[in-house]
Amino acid sequence: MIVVKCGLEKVGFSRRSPACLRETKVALFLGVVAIRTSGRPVADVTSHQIDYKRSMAKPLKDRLNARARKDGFDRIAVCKASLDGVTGARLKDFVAMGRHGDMAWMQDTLERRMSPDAMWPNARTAIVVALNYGPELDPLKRLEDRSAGVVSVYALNRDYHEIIKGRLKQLAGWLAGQTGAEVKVFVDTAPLMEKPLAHQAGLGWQGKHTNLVSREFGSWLFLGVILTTAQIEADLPETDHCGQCRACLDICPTDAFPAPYQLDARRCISYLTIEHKGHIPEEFRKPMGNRIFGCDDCLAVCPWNKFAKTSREAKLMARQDLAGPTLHDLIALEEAEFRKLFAGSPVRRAGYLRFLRNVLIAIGNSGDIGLSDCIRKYLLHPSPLVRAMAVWALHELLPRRLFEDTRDAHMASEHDQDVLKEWQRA
Ligand code: B12
Ligand code: SF4
Ligand code: SF4
Repeated sequence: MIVVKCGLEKVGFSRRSPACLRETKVALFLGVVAIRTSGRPVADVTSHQIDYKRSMAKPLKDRLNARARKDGFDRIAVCKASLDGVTGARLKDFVAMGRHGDMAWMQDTLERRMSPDAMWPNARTAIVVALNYGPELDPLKRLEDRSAGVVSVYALNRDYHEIIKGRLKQLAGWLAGQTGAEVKVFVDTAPLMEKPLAHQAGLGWQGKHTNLVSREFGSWLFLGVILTTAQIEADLPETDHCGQCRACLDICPTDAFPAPYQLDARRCISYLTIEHKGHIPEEFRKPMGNRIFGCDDCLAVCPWNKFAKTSREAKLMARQDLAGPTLHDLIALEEAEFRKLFAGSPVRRAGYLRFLRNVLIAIGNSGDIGLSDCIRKYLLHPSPLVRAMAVWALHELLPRRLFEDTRDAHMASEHDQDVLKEWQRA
């Protein structure tokens, strides 16, 4: 039984099939030869740190590539399981400046996140996998219809974490069987900086919008990582191809880039609509427009997308019912209906209350006074997060007299300070 560790999970892979056993034995045998010729202590064999560099690197890598394709990944690349001090220091600065907002887990895991070998000292190699989620339609076009809510491309179907995690476990199980090495798989949730690793492995470069850009797939790649104690020959890092371009910096509706290659998450619509649990500060509400979950603007405008390809993954293609749902229908969803509509999608993870908060802001930005009737019931919602945005949306839609009449009818019974502040608007 080989154990594949996935964050804190452990998954067993049986290697009883004769073919698998045969390959494992061959790999282990050659691994021992490699260790002897490279003069490494035999103790390494027992700790499963097998050095394939000299005798097995090419064949193992070729087979790894083929296997990854078979497991449904679009690209993989390999680098050492450590990041340089500059990258770690930049992460430290990001957190020290508070740019992570209320994602407290970034601060809590800071030291381990700075480099993979800080999290797992025995790790030698990082295998970075990429899954193309290139959209069929131009995401910027979807912003034009203010009567519809826009869910960002990555959340228009199944949750990519689930898709990638399953495949990573499969690939890692195969690798463990081939090498006898220890493996751990990561997608998003563990303290690991996936973009700098992908850059270092040559899958692309971190563009000025801070995400990984690929010459082959543009901005549309999801990432995942396998760390292993096996030593596998690294690929060459990619170079930066942003040049003088600054399209992503200029398009950002909330001015979230303090400088090229730096993001202040607190200003990013993706953070505000997905991660941020409190009220969305007023300065960001109008720029949010009709984006109700995530944002794609800086990704979509990148000129390297002209080489992008539509995703070959059916589970990532936009569901028709999520491609342009009307705000009218979205705000009418009861909690059970919300859960049903977004079952399996990342939207569900943000929860019903944040969803209502975001849809109410989109309604406030719709310019459609006809929607004001649909939001009145939320003035009495038990959550102040929802009530506050219902007031704000009404303020945006109603003529002043009508807003004041509604205020007179509701304000006396309101006790929450934040909601009262919304009512007290001129
Ligand atoms: C936290 C997080 C967020 C936060 C913060 C984003 C951010 N840019 O840090 C929020 C919620 C805003 C977010 C949003 C999105 N995210 Co996100 N997110 C993450 C997560 C969990 C950690 C990222 C991280 O470590 N950030 C910390 C900062 C400091 O790291 P960094 O961005 O690498 O910072 C580097 C640069 O700033 C640079 N730098 C700093 N100063 C300077 C100066 C110079 C001169 C230079 C050259 C460089 C430089 O060095 C830093 C260190 O390398 C990763 C998954 C993971 N575990 O890695 C996914 C991840 C980055 N997210 C992803 C996605 C898809 C998104 C969204 C597109 C989703 C959406 N459509 O709404 C947006 C994109 C917004 C954007 N422009 O970044 C993908 C990106 C895939 C890719 N191709 O890059 C990832 C990798 C998830 C995955 N497994 O696929 N995300
Ligand atoms: S995702 Fe949207 S809000 Fe965030 S940095 Fe990019 S363009 Fe700006
Ligand atoms: S839009 Fe321009 S600056 Fe931004 S990542 Fe793409 S190439 Fe780089």
